Amino acid sequence: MKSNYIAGEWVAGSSVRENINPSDVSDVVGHYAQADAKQAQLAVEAAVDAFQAWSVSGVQARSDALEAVASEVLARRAELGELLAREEGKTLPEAQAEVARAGQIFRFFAGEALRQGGEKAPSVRPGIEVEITREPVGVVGLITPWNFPVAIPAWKIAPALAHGNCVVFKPAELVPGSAWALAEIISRAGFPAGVFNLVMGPGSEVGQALINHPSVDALSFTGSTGTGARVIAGAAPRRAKLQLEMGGKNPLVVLDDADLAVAVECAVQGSYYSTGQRCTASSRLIVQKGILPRFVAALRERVEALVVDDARKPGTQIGPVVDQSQLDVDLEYIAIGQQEGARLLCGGQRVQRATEGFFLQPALFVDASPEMRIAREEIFGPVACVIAADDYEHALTLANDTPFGLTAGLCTTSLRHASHFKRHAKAGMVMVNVPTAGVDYHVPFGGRKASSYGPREQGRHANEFFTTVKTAYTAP
Ligand code: UN1
Repeated sequence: MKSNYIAGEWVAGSSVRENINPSDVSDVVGHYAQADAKQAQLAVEAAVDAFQAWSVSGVQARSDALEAVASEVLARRAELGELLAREEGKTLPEAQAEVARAGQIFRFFAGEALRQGGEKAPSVRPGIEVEITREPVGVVGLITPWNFPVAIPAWKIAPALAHGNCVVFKPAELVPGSAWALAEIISRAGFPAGVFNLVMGPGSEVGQALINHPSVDALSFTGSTGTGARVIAGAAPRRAKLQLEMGGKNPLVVLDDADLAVAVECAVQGSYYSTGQRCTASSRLIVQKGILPRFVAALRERVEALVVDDARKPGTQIGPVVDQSQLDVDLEYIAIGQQEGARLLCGGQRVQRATEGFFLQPALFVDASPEMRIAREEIFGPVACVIAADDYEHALTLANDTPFGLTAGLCTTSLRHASHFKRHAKAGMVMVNVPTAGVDYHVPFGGRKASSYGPREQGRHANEFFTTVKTAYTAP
């Protein structure tokens, strides 16, 4: 059984959870301790105690410890990727790339720990010096989703530690394996006891304990819009600092002048890879009428040929859906799309493979209209719909007609349209001739509207959330 990690000790939980392989439900990946609210509180107390020394620790020590994590994660990429694919269901190449990304993130923040700096400003009063510096926020609660079991924890944990905060990390219940493996590496990397704590368990109890605890100074959350609203409701009144990454309903606009092969590749990768289980997935394909018949024919051919199978089997392109309840949601939306009058061009059925798993044939809808639920609500599965657009302006209006604002994609060979779209897409990230999903690890990540709340994640901009600004006046 894999335990929780609190105050530098491995401790059993109050119950145990089985971790199931979604490609083969008879395969138990492992048994994981479940913490309760009391243990979450102990972890917060340990972090509070450790903060006193860690917040003023030397940057070399922080950098060295982060680099130790980076090197081990990268060296164990194959093994950790295998575990990730086994417990979450993304394909082995996707899982190994995710593990590599996590390692690179730790390496980036090993460097960031050394790149702390401040500003000096002239005072408006003679004889006074002004300095502007950044200090750690305090104890941060990190609540992460199941779809990126190692990269999202990495991009919250690494900047938190680099900037001198103490961490209580609560991973998604469905994927404790990758989280535990990462925590085990961190436990040996040289951080003092209490600086990093792992509490596995249900969001309703362990997550809620972090949301409510008055000593958790900041909460960084990635997950559903509904849970995000609970984090705001619980933690904003006590003035915790918040960083939330939630849903998306990202458009990929394909103009008549697009390179057809590029557009089809962007749609296939963005809509269906990682089984469509990415908040950055392109689930609305907004296609100009001149290219629409050719685009739909070419896309259909690609989608029908996608290999849906065991995540770890060589040649698999689309792994299983993560679990039964997400599969039920996907199938329900596929039924809703048909009831609403969209045409299901291909896919959308559950399929059987050698083992019992949650396999779903990727679904492509055409003749969708912007007010349909499949065009407005996040599904989080391998389901995309094509919406026709008259011209560029119409396509841009459709792209922005959504409560979300995470990514927005455009396929075009027109510099004029590309420049205009980058300026006018109401999203935190814009992709031109590249898929809407799959981002770099060293630049800011985040969205607008219902997708995000609070400062950006990743890259140098992560310091906006993980530090607080101090302005000091001195009369020497
Ligand atoms: C990516 O597209 O590379 O939960 C990352 C998600 C996002 C991460 C997407 N927060 O899907």
